[in-house]
Amino acid sequence: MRILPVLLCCLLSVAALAQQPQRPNIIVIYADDLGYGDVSCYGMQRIKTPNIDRLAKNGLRFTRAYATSATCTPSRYGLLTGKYPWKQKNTGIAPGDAPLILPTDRRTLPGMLQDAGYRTAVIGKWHLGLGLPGGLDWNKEIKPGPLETGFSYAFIMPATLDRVPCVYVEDRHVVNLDPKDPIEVSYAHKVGNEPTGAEHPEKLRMLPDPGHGHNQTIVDSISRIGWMTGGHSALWKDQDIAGDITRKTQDFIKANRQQPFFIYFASGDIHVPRYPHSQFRGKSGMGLRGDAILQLDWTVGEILRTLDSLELTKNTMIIFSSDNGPVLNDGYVDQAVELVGDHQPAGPLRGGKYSSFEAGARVPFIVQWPAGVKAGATSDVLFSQIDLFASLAKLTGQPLRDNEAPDSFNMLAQLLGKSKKDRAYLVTQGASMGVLQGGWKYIAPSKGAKVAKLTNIELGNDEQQQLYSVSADAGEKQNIAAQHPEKVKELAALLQQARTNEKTR
Ligand code: NG6
Ligand code: CA
Repeated sequence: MRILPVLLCCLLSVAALAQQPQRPNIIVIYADDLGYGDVSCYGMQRIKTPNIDRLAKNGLRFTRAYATSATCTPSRYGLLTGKYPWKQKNTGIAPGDAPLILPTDRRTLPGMLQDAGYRTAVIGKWHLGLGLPGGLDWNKEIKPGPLETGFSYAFIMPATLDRVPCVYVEDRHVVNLDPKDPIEVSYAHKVGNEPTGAEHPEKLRMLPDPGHGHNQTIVDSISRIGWMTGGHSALWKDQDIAGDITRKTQDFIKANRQQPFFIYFASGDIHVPRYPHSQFRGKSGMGLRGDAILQLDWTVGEILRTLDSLELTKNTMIIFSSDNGPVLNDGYVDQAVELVGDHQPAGPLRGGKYSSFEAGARVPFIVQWPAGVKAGATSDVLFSQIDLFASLAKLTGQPLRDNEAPDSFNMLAQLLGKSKKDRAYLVTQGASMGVLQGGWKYIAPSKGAKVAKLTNIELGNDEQQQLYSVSADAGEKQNIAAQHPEKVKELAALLQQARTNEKTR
């Protein structure tokens, strides 16, 4: 009887299939400059973030997850390439006219997901450069950019909200651009006759903080970094940005509901200049920074509502996180410092954006996927955003190629809450370089300022070696390098080795 084993085999594979959750849609919601303690499920008391909390309630909340770096461009580069950004030239904070820094000769995270059958979109803040070196003509086809690096659709703000050009780019073109009013951008000198913040402070809705710059071309009554002229019909209104990118996301979800999709949704909140919609302004009692947190939470709620209405919630994996830690004054006088009160944007952590201390890169990180992740749990596993590439490749059945994601570990079991095994170690990039392993953190000696003058953030620079027991002393209060010379030696060597290895996975 040969039919019996065949039948059995069939039945077994049907059972295995039934156990396998369907390949999920994946949405990364990436906040900008949101600190470890800035949402209520991570300890924020002053205001509530019910939608982000809902993700935690229905998903898995990580307490030791890291961006690769303490600023935006490198963290985004690490997330999308699975490669430590400090191994690649020009991955520091990108000027608004930087050429594309993502590779076009090897797969990125979205490119890998395209191969797995996903429709992929980037919606929101890009800040990874556009075009080829040598200068971009914003009035022509803009490439290479997202569409050349694995995205099927793009609706982006090119750089940060505080940098020109203040326009949206959809796929390869500036949205609403009138060809009779071409755009010109310069980071070297003034172009055109548009007023600047330096010349006309009376035209501003908020003043730039002297010292930070941010006093060049005025767009929407806010002066920016860099000069631009033209493109008047294309200029964004700051208070509409969150709504605009949320609507584009809802449209993309609706249009692609029948097939797996990946959305890299990069919110502009809560980066400066903070000018949320009037619906949120004045509502937090903490000034515009708190209002922007309310707006970010609203955005999350809108995305959840859309998924619910299309019955997509169950099989959509939402990953919520931030690109780097918090900063109060990052260039504009918006009362963030005055109104913060007893709120601690970094929670119990030391430092903030730009810093090598924990608050620089340790960020909120939540995964909700009802079909694949148990609700309401917390994970203390050491995890990095750089691991999403290899982990999602595993999830979607894409073998990694030799030349891609060289520093991304397959941490799928940890991502789904099925393993408590730490990442072997993690190199961190702040003002100085550091390495985390187990409960330890080592920061290499460096000469820079201890406290950043402009932002008043402790940077973690020290000419001495630093060693902290971050498991016992999350606030990095005690440098215990002198008590543990062997550990210091071991971690310094590990850091050195990781920095010189082309591939760490
Ligand atoms: C800094 C800017 C800051 C912000 C940051 C980028 C100055 C003095 N400060 O250089 O305002 O734009 O870059 O932030 O220019 S990030 O989150 O995109 O990395
Ligand atoms: Ca940022």
